[in-house]
Amino acid sequence: TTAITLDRIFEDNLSVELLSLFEELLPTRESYDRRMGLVRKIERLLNTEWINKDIRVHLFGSSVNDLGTSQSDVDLCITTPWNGLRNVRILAKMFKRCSMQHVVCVPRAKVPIVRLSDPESGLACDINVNNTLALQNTKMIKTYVALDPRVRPFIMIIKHWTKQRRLNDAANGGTLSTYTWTCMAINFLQMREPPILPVLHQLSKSEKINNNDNDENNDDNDVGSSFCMDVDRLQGFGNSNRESLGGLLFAFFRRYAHEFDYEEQVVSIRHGRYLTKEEKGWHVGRNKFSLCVEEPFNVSRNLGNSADQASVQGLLVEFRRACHLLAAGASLDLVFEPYVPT
Ligand code: 3AT
Ligand code: MG
Repeated sequence: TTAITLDRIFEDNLSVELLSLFEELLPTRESYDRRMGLVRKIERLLNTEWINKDIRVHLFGSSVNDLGTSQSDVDLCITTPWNGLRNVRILAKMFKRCSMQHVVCVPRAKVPIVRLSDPESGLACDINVNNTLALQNTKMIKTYVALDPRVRPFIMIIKHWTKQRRLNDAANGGTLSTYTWTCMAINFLQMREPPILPVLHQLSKSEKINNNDNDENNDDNDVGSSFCMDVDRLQGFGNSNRESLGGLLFAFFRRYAHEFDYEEQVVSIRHGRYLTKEEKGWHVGRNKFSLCVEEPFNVSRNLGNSADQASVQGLLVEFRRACHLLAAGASLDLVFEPYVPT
């Protein structure tokens, strides 16, 4: 560990400024209504085109996990027992006919999607079919966010920083997705002393609520994927930790700038601690030089594998920049200054 610390008075002011930044980031009521309108519109379009197929449209991601802004995209999951929509090209064709704009089909992705923009609401939208895992991890994030009043501003501010500094493009930029950043932030809060967040996957079975909508899914494949959603019981879990928002943000940057061992450690929110690359078998192959973040529902997946060795160096530069600017008492404008490529 290092001796870099924050001045006490600076930390108090920083926390006040971060709270007002957080308030600016919060989505408007109108943005929420527009999203709901789009969900109903798409559900109506689908059920008019294909009658009696029991097609439902579910919102997931930041439109419902309380970490979204008015600018966030809309993530939709279509569920239907009918196999006719398995090929997302069919969906794309239909949306083009319904005068949706910029309809793009990504059929060969890990999760095939259709991407489009709705001219009426101006919203950008990603649509998948039957990928209910994302509905589950959205519920998990939402539960964590509800457990302590610091979690929502803390993660929304980290997301804002990653967007300003262009560290939030796993698909094209070789950096990390919002979901990966969110898991890193949650793990950080689980590992404070005393902890601010519990480990929802580790709470004893009797305390868990099985969150499968469908009993058929509740087979052996599912063992260990459930997590505690009892917000009422866990409310106040982090009360004995008195750290401020500013102190936490600084400590987060310092953690990944100077303390985290990128060569050995694996971030795990499923365990609320670090695992080793060796115990995951990630000390060989492409994960050896990546940032390693375990996917809590599918533990063989490394959410950090979009960041290779060169990207990890780039991330380190950004963590150190933020950490040192805050330690030097710099303004938030500078810390969150948009990245300009040289
Ligand atoms: P933004 O506000 O849109 O940046 P988000 O949480 O909506 O934040 P994304 O739009 O990137 O993030 O992703 C939407 C959801 O998709 C979030 C999560 O439930 C799921 N998801 C994204 N990436 C993964 C992944 N690698 N593995 C599993 N689920 C994922
Ligand atoms: Mg999203």
